[in-house]
Amino acid sequence: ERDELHVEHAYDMIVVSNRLPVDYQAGPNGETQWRNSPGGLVTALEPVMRAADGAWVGWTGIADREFDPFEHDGISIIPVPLTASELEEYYEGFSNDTLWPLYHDVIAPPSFHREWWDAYVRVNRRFAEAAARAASDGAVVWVHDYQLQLVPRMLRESRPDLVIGFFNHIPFPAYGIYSQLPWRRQVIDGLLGADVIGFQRAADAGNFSRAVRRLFGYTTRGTIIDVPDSRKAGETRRVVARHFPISIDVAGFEEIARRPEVQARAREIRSSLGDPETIMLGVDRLDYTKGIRHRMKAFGELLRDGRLSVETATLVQVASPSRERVETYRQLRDEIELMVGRLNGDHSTLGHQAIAYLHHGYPREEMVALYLAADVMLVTALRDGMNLVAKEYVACRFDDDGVLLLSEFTGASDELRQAVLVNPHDIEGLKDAMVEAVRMPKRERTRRMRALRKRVRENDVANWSATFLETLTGAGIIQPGVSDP
Ligand code: GDG
Repeated sequence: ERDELHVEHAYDMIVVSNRLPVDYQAGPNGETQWRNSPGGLVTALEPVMRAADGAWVGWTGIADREFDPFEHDGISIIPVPLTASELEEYYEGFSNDTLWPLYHDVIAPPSFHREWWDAYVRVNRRFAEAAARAASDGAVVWVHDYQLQLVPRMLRESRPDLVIGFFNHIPFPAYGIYSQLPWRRQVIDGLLGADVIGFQRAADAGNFSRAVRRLFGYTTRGTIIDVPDSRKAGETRRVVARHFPISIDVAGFEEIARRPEVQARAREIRSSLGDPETIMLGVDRLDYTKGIRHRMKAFGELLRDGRLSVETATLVQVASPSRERVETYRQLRDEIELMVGRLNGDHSTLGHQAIAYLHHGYPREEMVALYLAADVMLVTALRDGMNLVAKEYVACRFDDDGVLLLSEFTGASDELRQAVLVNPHDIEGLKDAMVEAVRMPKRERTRRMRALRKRVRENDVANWSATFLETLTGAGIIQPGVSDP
């Protein structure tokens, strides 16, 4: 019966993202099982989806296999299939080796391949068609992220009755960089099919509006863009492009942090590291945007110069495996692991390790225990749409202690002004900031952490999705409080 879920024009609310919020698992007898894949987006949208009779359109994570729509935990799941070669060209290629580096200010050189673009168009069309089939008359469709930028236009062409939103989770670059993209007009036109286009930072929305003016010459007023209506000659549609900074399930993280067994685990982590005075922590997907090398370089120099010592300070670096089939990521892993080996070889003693390097993913409880154990949290991204790790660290510190060192190049730094803000390219400045964080007096740590926690509580992920959806469904098409970026 599961397999006969009737999806034609059935749903008033549809979320479209590259990956579905569930992971496939073969059961003991080879049967299909689905597990929640723990992600912020699922937590944010689950209540909305349940309340609104929602469906989620996306890929299952398994190539070359078709799955029928099914129901999971009260959400209708509509799988979109991808072949192995589409996975290579649309996902690993165009999404992760063209758009990702380009949108992160070309920290790594983007590759431009016409076959990858063709696959991107083809796969975007498949996602758009699946959403169009499932959407009821006048439904709200919310499309997510850089893998699916053409979907809003494709949807609007086939289903002008729909209310279409798009949210970009990564930065949108300045025009001088964006304009390198051979398909720069097609991508902007794809996005302009939406009614509301959301970004992390005001600066991203500003970059987008400038690109629209440069490439199309459309009029923009503050967050409003007048886009010619392809169905009514001479008329325009209003498109809103503004920032909606994403957040986390703040109460959920704090609840885990308050569990006695998680606090016991935090103490255990401390003692297993040899009870150093200071534990510094980095938590990132192993990605070149995260500034992991910059952070380790600064830490290594502090040890070399005797400003820190392994007897008193340890750096724990969780680098969760990511995009391992993309060559740039393989190279990065080699570079990082060479660096860890050298630094540990130079500085570790039998009793004290300089860097505890962990190339694993961990359960959320373990991440929270690490946050509780960390005296200094190092977020040194060279470019990051938001950076949820920074917000998670703050949400977990109900003890009002711990120091967040945060790169100015993260979206989170727009809100988390009480962090120790750094430019990770400035290694000397980074070293000074790390020493400042280690030595910060308790009173100042508390003062800053209280302010940070207030900020994070004020905008949690439920707030984020509600604000976006209110704007999308008309409650706030003109946002008085939001100034011209
Ligand atoms: C993109 C944008 C934007 C990491 N390792 C483990 C683990 N994580 C979790 C973290 C955090 C999430 O993954 C990573 O989120 P970030 O925001 O830090 O970075 P991206 O993955 O690059 O996310 C980013 C975000 O989208 C949302 O819009 O903020 O800028 O790049 O939640 O905790 N979680 C567990 N084990 C791990 O080993 N359980």
